[in-house]
Amino acid sequence: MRPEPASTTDGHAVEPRVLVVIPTYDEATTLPDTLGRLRRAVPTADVLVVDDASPDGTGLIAEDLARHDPQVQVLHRTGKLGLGSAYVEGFGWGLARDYDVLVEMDADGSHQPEELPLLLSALAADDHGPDLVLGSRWTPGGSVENWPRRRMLLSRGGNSFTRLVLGLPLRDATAGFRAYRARALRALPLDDVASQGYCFQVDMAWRVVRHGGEVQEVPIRFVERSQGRSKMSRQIVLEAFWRVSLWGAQHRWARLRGTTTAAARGRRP
Ligand SMILES: Nc1nc2c(ncn2[C@@H]2O[C@H](COP(=O)(O)OP(=O)(O)OP(=O)(O)O)[C@@H](O)[C@H]2O)c(=O)[nH]1
Ligand SMILES: [Mg+2]
Repeated sequence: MRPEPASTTDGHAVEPRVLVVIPTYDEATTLPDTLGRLRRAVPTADVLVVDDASPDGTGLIAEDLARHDPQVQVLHRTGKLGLGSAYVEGFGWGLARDYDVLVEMDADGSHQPEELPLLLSALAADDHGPDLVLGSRWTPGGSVENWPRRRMLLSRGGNSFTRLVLGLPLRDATAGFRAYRARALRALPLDDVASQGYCFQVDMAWRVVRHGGEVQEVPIRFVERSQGRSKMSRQIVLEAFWRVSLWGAQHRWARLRGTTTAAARGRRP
C-alpha cells in the first residue's frame, strides 16, 4: 500500500498533490476563518468543501470563497446525508483527480490547520512511511482544550471500547484530523461504507489496518469549537456503539471459522 515516490522525468522529487476535504453542515460562522488559516498554513494544498445544503447558507459562503480562490472547490449535496458519505464522496472526487494525499479536517476550528504540516511530513517521511496518519488527542503530547468532562469521558471511553472490541492498537481511532495516502484509499472498498457519524473514523482506520496498512499517530492540540453548533448526538454515539460491536463480533466469528476450517483441513487424509 505504498505510494510511488513522486518524481519528474529528470529524477527530481516533486511535492505530493494534497487535497483537504472539509465536510460542512451549518458552519457559516466557522468556515471562512478555518479556510483562511488552512490556505495560509499549507498554500500548496487544494481544498474541497462538501456541503449538505446547510440551511445557514454555508454552501453560498463556500461558493463565494471558491470564486476568489481557484484552489478551493465546492461539492453541493441535496441534504444532510451524514459525515461518512460526505467524506466518501469527497475522496472519490479527489481520487478521480489523481491527488496523492487526501486529508480530513473539520470546519469548526477544532483542528488546527497550522498542525497539518506535522501530519503531512509524517506521511511523507519516506517511501516506507505510514498509509494513514492520525492527528491524535490521546497520544503523548496530544491535548484537548475546553471540553467538558463528559466529552472527555465519552472520547476516552469510546477509544478504550474500540481497542478492546476490535483490537485496534490506536489511542485515538475516532480522530477526525487525518491524512491518507491516495494509494491506500484506492486499495480499499469504499462503496459499502455505511457509517454516518464519527464511527466513520473508526471504520476507515479499521479498513486500512485490515488491508495491511500502517497507521501512525501524531499528537495534536484539539480545541472545542467556540462558534456554531456541534452535530454530535445520542444517535451518533449509539451508531458507533452498535457498529463497533458488530464489527468486533464479525471479526471474531471469521477468525473462529478460519481456525476451525484450518483444523478440519488438518484432519483430512
Ligand atoms: N457535509 C456534511 N458535513 C457534516 C455533517 N455532519 C457534520 N458535518 C461536518 O463535519 C465536521 C464535524 O462536525 P462537528 O459538528 O464538529 O461534529 P464533531 O466534530 O463530531 O463533534 P464535536 O466534537 O462536538 O465538534 C464539521 O465540519 C461539520 O460541519 C453532515 O451530515 N454532512
Ligand atoms: Mg467538531
